[in-house]
Amino acid sequence: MTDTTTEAPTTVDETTGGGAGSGAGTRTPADRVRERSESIAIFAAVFAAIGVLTALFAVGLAVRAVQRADSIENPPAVEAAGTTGPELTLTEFKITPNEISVPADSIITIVNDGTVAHDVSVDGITSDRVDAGGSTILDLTGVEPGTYDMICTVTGHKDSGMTGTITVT
Ligand SMILES: [Cu+2]
Repeated sequence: MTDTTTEAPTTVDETTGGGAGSGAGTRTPADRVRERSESIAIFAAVFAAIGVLTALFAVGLAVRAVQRADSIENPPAVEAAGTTGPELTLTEFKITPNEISVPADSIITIVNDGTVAHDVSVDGITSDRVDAGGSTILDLTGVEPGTYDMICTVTGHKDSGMTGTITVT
């Protein structure tokens, strides 16, 4: 009649819990199951903690990578111009940059980021008039080294601020 309770005497065994395999003889299967599930829980907690730390570390690395990418990206405005050639951006009513230095015989890319048509003229050489959103080129081949005014020739635009200085080196 008392068969089912024979495994139950889980008395003071747990006080011996520290010994690694020493007093195992008095442990019941129920104790072992409980000890094992406790150690599994501890392992799970440790792994969870490691996971959180790893995630935080990864986030930190990612943030630093982004910051470094930013700081790398800002200076290479020059490099970007170097790979694609000098470029001027036109808006109402600015030429950006409004001071630029280019090697002799440069072909400058003109980008119209504004909302109306613009052009750029340097030393009597005038680009095509380019619609908003479009682009064209200004071919300075043959222009002698020196510093020149650059302007937009659309009526009123020069007086509204579409001027700049270009130095051919
Ligand atoms: Cu213009």
